[in-house]
This record gives sequence, C-alpha cells and structure tokens, in this order.
Amino acid sequence: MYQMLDPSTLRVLVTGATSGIGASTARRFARAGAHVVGTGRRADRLIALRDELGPRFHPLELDVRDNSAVTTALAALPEAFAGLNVVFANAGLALGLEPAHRARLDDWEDMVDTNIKGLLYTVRATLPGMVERGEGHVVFTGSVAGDYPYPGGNAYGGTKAFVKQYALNLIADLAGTGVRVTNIEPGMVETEFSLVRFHGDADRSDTVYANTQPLSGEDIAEQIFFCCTTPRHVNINRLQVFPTAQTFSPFTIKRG
Ligand code: NDP
Ligand code: 8X3
Repeated sequence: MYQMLDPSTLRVLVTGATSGIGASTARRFARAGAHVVGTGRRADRLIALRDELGPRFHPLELDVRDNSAVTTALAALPEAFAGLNVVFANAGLALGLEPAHRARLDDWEDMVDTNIKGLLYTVRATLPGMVERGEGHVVFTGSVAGDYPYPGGNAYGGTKAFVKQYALNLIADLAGTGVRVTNIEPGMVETEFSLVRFHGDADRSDTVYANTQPLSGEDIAEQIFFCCTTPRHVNINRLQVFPTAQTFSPFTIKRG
C-alpha cells in the first residue's frame, strides 16, 4: 500500500487563513490532525477559526507587508507550532481589472507589496529553519494569471508570474536540502477574491461566479493537502487547476 505522510506530523503555517483558499486549507490540515498557524489581518475571523478547530489551530494576526512583524511573530511561535514543516504562503489579492493605462498605481503597489514582498518576507522568516532541520515544504498560491495573459490582468498577473519563477528558482536552490517547493496555480475559485478585486462591489463580484461552476476553496485545499502528504522524496513543482467550465482565452484580433 502506498504510504502517504502522517498529517499529524505536520506543523503548518497558512498566511491568509481568514477566508477563501487559506481558510479551507487551515481546516483541511487541522481536521486531519496537523498543527496549524493561521494568519491574516482580521483577528475576529482567526478567533472564530480557533473556536471551530480547537487548540490545534493557532491564530496570529499579521499583515504580511510588515517584514519586522512577520519575522518577530514567526520566531516566537508556541512550542507545539514551532519547527514548521509546511509553509503555505497564500495571502494575496488582485485589485482592479482596468486596462493598464487606467489602472490605479496604488493598487499596483499594494499587489506588489502583498503578493511579492509579503511572500518573500514569509519565506525568508521560515526557510532557514526548515533547511537547518532538513525537512520542509514551501507552497505558494500562484495563479493561471501568472501563466496566461488576459485583459486587465496586468500587474496582478505579473505578481503571479513572479511567484511561479521564484518557486522554480527556490527548487533549484534547495536541491538536496530536504525542503520541497510547490506552486499551486488555480483558475477561478469562488472566494472573497473578486469582492476585494472590485473594492467591495458585491454586485460586480457576484457576476464573476454567476451561472457557472467555479472551483471552491475546498477543491484547492484538497490539492494542497495531497501535495504536502506525498512522501518526502516526491516534489510536485507546479499544479495548474482549472474548473472544467473555464479555459484559456482565444487570441484577440481587432478588425476594421
Ligand atoms: P480571499 O480574498 O478570500 O482571501 C485572501 C486572504 O489573503 C485573506 O485571508 C486575507 O486576509 C489575506 N491577505 C490579503 N492581504 C493580506 C495582508 N496584507 N496581510 C495578511 N493577509 C492578507 O481570496 P482567495 O482565497 O481567493 O485568495 C488567496 C490566494 O489565492 C491569493 O494569493 C490569490 O491571488 C490566489 N488566487 C485566487 C484565485 C481565485 O480565483 N480566487 C485564483 C488563483 C489564485 P485579511 O484580509 O484578513 O488580511
Ligand atoms: C485569480 C484567477 O483568472 O481571476 O488568480 O486572475 S484570475
């Protein structure tokens, strides 16, 4: 019988655990017996998860854009959660869907600060320990937006292309260390993602998911759980996951 890892041996960090993919992933691992540290800026959501999941979940209010807060908090985890061996750097966002010449520069800056710099701070605060211990797994939430261009994807897709290439470069650096790296690249997942992208416009965000079947946070959490519980000699570099109702854009041709 094929031997998967025992999830109760996993000490998992999930950034962006207050909603969507991160919340589903925190639930998936904690319910399977792992210890899970969940972060985000909305403390009330983290406390609710702690109430739901019990003492195997440790809430940590954290803005990933604040490097000193990230470094300090992750160096001071309670004993049961220290010695992380899964780091899921998931916190991120898209802001706006305007063409580049009408996009807001502050939206672009916020995406770079969160999706790129926040992710780098998370990795830098946790990777040396995993290398030292000879065991670990870094998982990113990339996106199909980092693989395929689409109108309005401009800076958001750029940040996710960064994540994809950074993941591959980490794999190159970490060969032989016992630390593995996976970039999950989902298509459309129904979460608070579009509500955030459209700056709280619920009518507009609802239209994204109307009359179709998108992926759910649970769908992605299940893929992550699989990647993280494969035996330690197996590394899934990239995993691109679309709902069956979605695929690539055709080429655009302007005529006339
Ligand atoms: P949600 O908006 O539901 O969740 C985003 C999470 O990121 C929240 O927990 C939020 O927490 C956290 N977050 C955002 N900014 C910060 C910050 N500065 N500091 C700490 N936490 C932060 O969306 P998703 O679950 O869909 O998004 C998760 C990841 O998945 C993102 O990286 C997104 O780009 C990616 N993705 C999403 C897809 C989709 O279609 N939904 C498809 C492909 C990728 P809080 O606000 O409490 O801080
Ligand atoms: C989220 C998927 O296609 O909305 O990363 O950019 S998409």
